[in-house]
Amino acid sequence: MSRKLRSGIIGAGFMGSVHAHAVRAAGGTVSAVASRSTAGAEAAAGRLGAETVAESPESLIARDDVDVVHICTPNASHADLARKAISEGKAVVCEKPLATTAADARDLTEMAERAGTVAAVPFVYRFYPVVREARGRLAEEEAGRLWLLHGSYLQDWLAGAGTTNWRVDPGVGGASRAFGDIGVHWCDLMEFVTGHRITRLVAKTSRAFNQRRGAGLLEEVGTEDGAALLFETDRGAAGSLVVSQVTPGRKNRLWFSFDGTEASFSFDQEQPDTLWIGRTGANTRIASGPDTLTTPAGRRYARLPAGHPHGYQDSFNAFVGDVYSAVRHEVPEGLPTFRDGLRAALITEALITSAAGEGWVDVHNTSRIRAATHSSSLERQQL
Ligand code: SOE
Repeated sequence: MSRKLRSGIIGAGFMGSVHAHAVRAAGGTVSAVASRSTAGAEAAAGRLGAETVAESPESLIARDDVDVVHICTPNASHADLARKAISEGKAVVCEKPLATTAADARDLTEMAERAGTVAAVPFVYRFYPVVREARGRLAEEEAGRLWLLHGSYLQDWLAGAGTTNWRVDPGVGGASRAFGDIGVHWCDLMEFVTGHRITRLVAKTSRAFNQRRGAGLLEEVGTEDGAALLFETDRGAAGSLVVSQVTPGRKNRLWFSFDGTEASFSFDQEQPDTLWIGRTGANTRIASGPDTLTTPAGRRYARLPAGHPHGYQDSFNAFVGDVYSAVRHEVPEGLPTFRDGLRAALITEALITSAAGEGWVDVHNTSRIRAATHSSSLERQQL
């Protein structure tokens, strides 16, 4: 397939426009946009550079001039839309969380794999060149044996009881908010970069505000503002993660330190052009760039010379570029698929189960545990 790939974008908010830019950067076109209302889609069409407006998400999915469906709607609608897109034979990019339950995420993953369609979830922090560099160097055991994996993902856009958003409502955003929205990015990144898998975890969720003011009314909050968790991995490491959407001053600070017996590797999403490597003798800061990075994967994603910052949109563009290569049957290494979305859903369910008072929870058993014994505690957790 050498002609331009044509996309349809469902959802015209912040993420819809990030996807639209990335489609064009990947050499594609935005054939159509659909939103909650036709008026909303018409208002967004110019901003997104869409050629036409579809009357509904369903009619967008059915269009012949849409090869790839981008789902950028509130979380509770992801599963149904993704199912429809796969049934229509389309490639799909579905915003995270892939679904608000692990059962739906599993069903979608199996459906996409059976259909053999490209089905991706934007775990886009994988696409920073220095992140790929860290992954390549850790695979070569430059840090020695990784034994402690820790970090945080902190934002402040929900700081203030006067701020609210659809994500706050568990019926729309899912039972977990801060973890389901951003904690999963950190876990995906940790597992991707280190090759370790979380086997079990214990979590405490917390809220800064029990009520938030939406449209002038005070509303009870049903989801967590933050979470703290401890975890163990299949390769014998211990770890911790703090996630928050109410940390004043932290805008989008995803930070990690992966500590080995020889070196520790650290990355800060707000300073994404530097990989920090600590050693007992001297520390090194490696600048992002094709001439400064040493691993093939790091260099592949470093498109501009060092000193020309690579940002969030660049990472998103690289992700969509890889999705479109996969649609053309050139599957790039490290593409986050629905299976990674399922992984995130399983970890999220473990977090919810643990935070509901269950202590340490096995991640790979999460669905079974929930179905057998914890459906009522899970419902309680919908707080
Ligand atoms: C909002 O918390 C948000 O846009 C997330 O939904 C994205 O996944 C993250 O990349 C940036 O923050």
